Amino acid sequence: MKNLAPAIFPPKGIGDAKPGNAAVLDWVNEIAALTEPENIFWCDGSDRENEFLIAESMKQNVLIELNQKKVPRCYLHRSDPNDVARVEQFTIVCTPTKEEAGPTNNWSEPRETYAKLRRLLKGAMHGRTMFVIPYMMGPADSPLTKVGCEITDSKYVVLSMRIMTRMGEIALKRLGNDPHSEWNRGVHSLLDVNSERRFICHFPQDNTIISVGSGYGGNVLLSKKCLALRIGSYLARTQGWMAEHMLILGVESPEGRKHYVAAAFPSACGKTNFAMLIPPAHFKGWKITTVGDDIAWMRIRDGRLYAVNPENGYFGVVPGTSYKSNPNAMRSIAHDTIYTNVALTDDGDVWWEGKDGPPPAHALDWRGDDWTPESKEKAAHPNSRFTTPVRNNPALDFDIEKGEGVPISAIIFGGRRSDTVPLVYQAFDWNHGVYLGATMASETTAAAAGAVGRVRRDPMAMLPFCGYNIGDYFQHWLDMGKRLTTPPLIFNVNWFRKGADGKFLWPGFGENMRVLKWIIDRCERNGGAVESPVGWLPSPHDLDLAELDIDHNAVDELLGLDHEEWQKEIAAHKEFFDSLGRIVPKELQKQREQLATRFEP
Ligand code: OXD
Ligand code: MN
Repeated sequence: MKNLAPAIFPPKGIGDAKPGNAAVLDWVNEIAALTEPENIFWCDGSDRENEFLIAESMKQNVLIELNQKKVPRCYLHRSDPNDVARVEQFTIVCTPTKEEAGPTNNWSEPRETYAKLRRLLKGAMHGRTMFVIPYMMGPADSPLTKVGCEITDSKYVVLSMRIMTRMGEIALKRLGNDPHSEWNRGVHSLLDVNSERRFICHFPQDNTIISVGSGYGGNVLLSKKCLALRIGSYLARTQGWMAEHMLILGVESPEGRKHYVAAAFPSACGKTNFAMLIPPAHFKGWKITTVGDDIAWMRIRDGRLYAVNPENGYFGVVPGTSYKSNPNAMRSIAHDTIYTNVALTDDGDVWWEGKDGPPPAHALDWRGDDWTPESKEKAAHPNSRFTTPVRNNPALDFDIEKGEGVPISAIIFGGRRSDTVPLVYQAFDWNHGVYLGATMASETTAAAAGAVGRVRRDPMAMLPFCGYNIGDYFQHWLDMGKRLTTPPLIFNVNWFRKGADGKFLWPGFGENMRVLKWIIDRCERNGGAVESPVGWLPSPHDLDLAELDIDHNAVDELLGLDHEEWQKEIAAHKEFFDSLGRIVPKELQKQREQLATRFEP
């Protein structure tokens, strides 16, 4: 087996931040006895440690230094070409019974799975360094905050976790020395990065994750999809809060009135762009601020829903990012960023499809092969990524570190749908909103391995991320609603509807402010709407379309309901619920029947 991650030997004072918690020490010793690493590196997240690891990573070709004048402190990482996206078919929820994992998750029996993983991990870190990463998800003083500890043999993982989480000292402090305190155990090994030995396994009852055979972010930065969503959603249900695949943004009016909104869109459907939106000139004085771009942890306080972003960085899709589509992201990734699987230009800069300006005459593509604009292959992988700290975002919300979180006025669901689904509409009430989320669908993207562009149901954008039975998850949403005295209003959006010519009807990006403004108007009880079978729809004059170059027919089409398309849609909802079996709560079945009735002549 080729050694993918040779050991490194730090000088004194680096790699020796051994925690005081005996439970952590015992567990690390147990994993070390199994994986037999050359040495153990205890991470503290310090600048000195980071500089050392970057230097070692460059020596071992894990990172390529970019042109430091053009993109200071930025590096390029190339993952194995067989390992460029999340692998949903190898992502497994290992609950004691199959029913607990439910019909939307791959399931395997915990004891057998532990045994199989132990066989794969036996001696897996021979000749390698085993890194121990203590990290914290959420602000230091939040009741929602969780601690995790990830063991990995990948330097790329350590460097990325330092960006994506609050890592080191701060996490150990939160954990304390009580061996019984709650913390997540995460084990990751690259093994030989072979897709036949790639498994991302979750043991919710044990608060444990084991991921082997991959080096791709979504599979190996265990804080993110694995802890913050899969294990997180399981903990959230048992502890009475919510872990959701949602961005969180702040909207401030010129008069200084502020609302926070959380939005669930499936992977690679524009959450980061929406969270960093810059309003068009017409909305002078309006300000959008980012709390989070991917994950929201929410709890009830005084009858309202409050959210924190558990993460500390953005792991965003690069292609299509430009000063036109997302200036704040471009500014964020201009420094202190790790790029994965983008193209490398001859002057040491990065390039991707959709970046501003002309393509370079020559570059190395994401695999490291020669590329010119005539090449048939893409220069950057469609799921190439940036990893950048939240602090880089010029629009970062002031309250990101607020332990109590930010109060959520509206929840938005949205998918990528070429037809059927209007630009925006509002649910009649919480339970109807839960139905909108539960029946959400989207055309698939490159964020997960598999076919792109196929419509699939993706309830609450959580299909790949709900760590337990989806029927219980729907019920948890309904139950949370009962405990909210001032629930957020719930909306559905679709930026992606196309006209007969196959072109997008809506300009998207900053212009989405117009839709957001209507949502805020509704929250302030002063936006107009008409009652329709699907919910409250804005009429064209309820949306502020001033100074927007869009024709009336396009607006009518965007807001229109095609009854034939909706008959098919309702049938697809039924088919989806039927495919889940008897686990769908009665309330949602009732919502579907009511929707069908509202379409009857
Ligand atoms: C992500 C995803 O990386 O959803 O955020 O795939
Ligand atoms: Mn995501």
